[in-house]
Amino acid sequence: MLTESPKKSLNEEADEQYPLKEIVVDEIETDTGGVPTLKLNGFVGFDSLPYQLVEKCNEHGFQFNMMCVGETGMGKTTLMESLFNMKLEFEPCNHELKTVELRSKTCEVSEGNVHVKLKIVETAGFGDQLDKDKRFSERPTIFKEPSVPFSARVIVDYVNEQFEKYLIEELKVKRCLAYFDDTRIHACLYFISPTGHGPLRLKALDVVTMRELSKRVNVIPVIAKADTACKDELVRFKRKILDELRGHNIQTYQFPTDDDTVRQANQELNKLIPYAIVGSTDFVTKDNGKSVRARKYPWGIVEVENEEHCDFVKLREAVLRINVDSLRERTHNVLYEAYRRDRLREMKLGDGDAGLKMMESLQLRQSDYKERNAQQEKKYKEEFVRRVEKKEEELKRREEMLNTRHREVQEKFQLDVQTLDQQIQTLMEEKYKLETRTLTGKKKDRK
Ligand SMILES: Nc1nc2c(ncn2[C@@H]2O[C@H](COP(=O)(O)OP(=O)(O)O)[C@@H](O)[C@H]2O)c(=O)[nH]1
Ligand SMILES: [Mg+2]
Repeated sequence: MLTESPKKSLNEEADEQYPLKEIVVDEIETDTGGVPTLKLNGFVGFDSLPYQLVEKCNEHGFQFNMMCVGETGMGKTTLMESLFNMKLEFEPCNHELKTVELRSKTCEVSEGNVHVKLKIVETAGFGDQLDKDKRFSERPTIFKEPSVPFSARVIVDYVNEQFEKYLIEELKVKRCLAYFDDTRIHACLYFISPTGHGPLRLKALDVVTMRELSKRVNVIPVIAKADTACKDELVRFKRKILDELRGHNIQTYQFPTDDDTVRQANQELNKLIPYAIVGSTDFVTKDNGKSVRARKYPWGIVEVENEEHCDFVKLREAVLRINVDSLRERTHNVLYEAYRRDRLREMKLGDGDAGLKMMESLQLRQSDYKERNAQQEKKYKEEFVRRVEKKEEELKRREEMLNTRHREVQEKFQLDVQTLDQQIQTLMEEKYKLETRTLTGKKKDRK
């Protein structure tokens, strides 16, 4: 008869597998910090640390935020729908939009045990009208760089605002970064028109926007609607874009090659930048019965996921399959760090400014602020007094003018009355003379 062996505890199992010997120090090295490195001869359990981390991360979920920048109708929404294999109900945008806006959609996606909170942001009304920049250049934006067109400033502002929200949370006394809705943009796809501007050149707006954005976000340039250009043209255009980016010293994102596991793949993926992409929301059934995402033309079909037809698969591999974490990491460690440094310097905080030093700094900032406020108030008061005095002077001058005019009118009136009196007097005298003459004439006649 089989008897069930009593259930062993995990500890007992581990002890059996790795009989606990005395921890023997095999080797003692003294590293630069003077801390010895010990080699254990028995199982301790540290090796489960990566699994604990994976479990924790999976449980907590991930956040990935992507932004698409490009003209209306360039295929931004279609590409996102193709990349994530789902319908995004973005409000359609027309070319008549009077300003540049950023529209976003947030959703949760799951693959296996991994849950990702995905935020997709796309520009609406960007680069549509030539006069839009002029018309709105007067509107204030946070990003103060007057030489940068308004449309570009709105987008950089958006990226900075997400950093600012994170910084505010980070500086709170009671902060909760683990559950903070982190909206910092991890990847920005910049859509370049397949025809370029003039003979396969980048538009000035594209150059400036990419230059400013690449200082704050991981910019990945893509040639939109690649099915509308022929292969040779695309090869030349890619080369031209890279030359222009280099010429303007614009550093778009390069997939990292410092990690052995992804070095080769990323080296190949970097060579394809800017990716020539095609997107589609339609599926076509091929002769072999397979349904593929494609664009249908009278002469045939362009398959989105066919590497012979476009770089879509490579883009998906680069951004979503191999480098999501590298994009998130660079956003936090390099781009946000630079933003944070700039902002703390603006606040006049230096390295090691904590505790008393921080209080000093804050007091300094406060008194600086008060001083600036007092100066501003003084300036406003002086301006007010100056304006009141000016107004008073003007009123006085007007009053004097009115008085003079009044005096003149009165004098004229007096003069007129005098003239009329004299005229009446003269007329009365003439009348009297006439009457006397008539009477004497009549008396003479009667005689
Ligand atoms: N030829 C071609 N047309 C595309 C491509 N992607 C999108 N379109 C079409 O371009 C139009 C605008 O697409 P949409 O994604 O709404 O552009 P968005 O304004 O940039 O979001 C639609 O009619 C799409 O079918 C593409 O890769 N090639
Ligand atoms: Mg759209």
